[in-house]
Amino acid sequence: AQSKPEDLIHLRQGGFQLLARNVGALNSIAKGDVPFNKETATNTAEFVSLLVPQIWAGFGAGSDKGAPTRANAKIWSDDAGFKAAQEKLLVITRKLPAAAGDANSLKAALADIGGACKNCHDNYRDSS
Ligand code: ASC
Repeated sequence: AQSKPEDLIHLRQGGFQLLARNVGALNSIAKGDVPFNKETATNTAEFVSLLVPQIWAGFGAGSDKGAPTRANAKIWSDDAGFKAAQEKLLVITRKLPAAAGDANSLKAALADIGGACKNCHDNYRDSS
């Protein structure tokens, strides 16, 4: 069944909020604001790795219409470029649960995630 545009928009916007919260939690762990706990870090990383593909599904057909959002029209006109930007985050987050087992490798993975977030925002998200 095909989702309505507004449902896809809600899916991706809620998904990005969950992503920001959970990547934020991992950043707090990596910075040492909260003590490193391997199980907590790994569970949070697992959640992130499962969440990201669901978010990308929220940019599906028709979801360029439905409500005004910051999603740039290039997302739908430059499919190959947007898919490549998506893939950067997918590749890193697939490896995140393994990286989260150790504070240093978690830190490195989070730096890569920040880069993928910024790359996509710079190219495919309108400023506010
Ligand atoms: C975050 C967050 C983002 C990214 C981005 C990285 O914590 O919410 O959107 O990092 O700012 O440049």
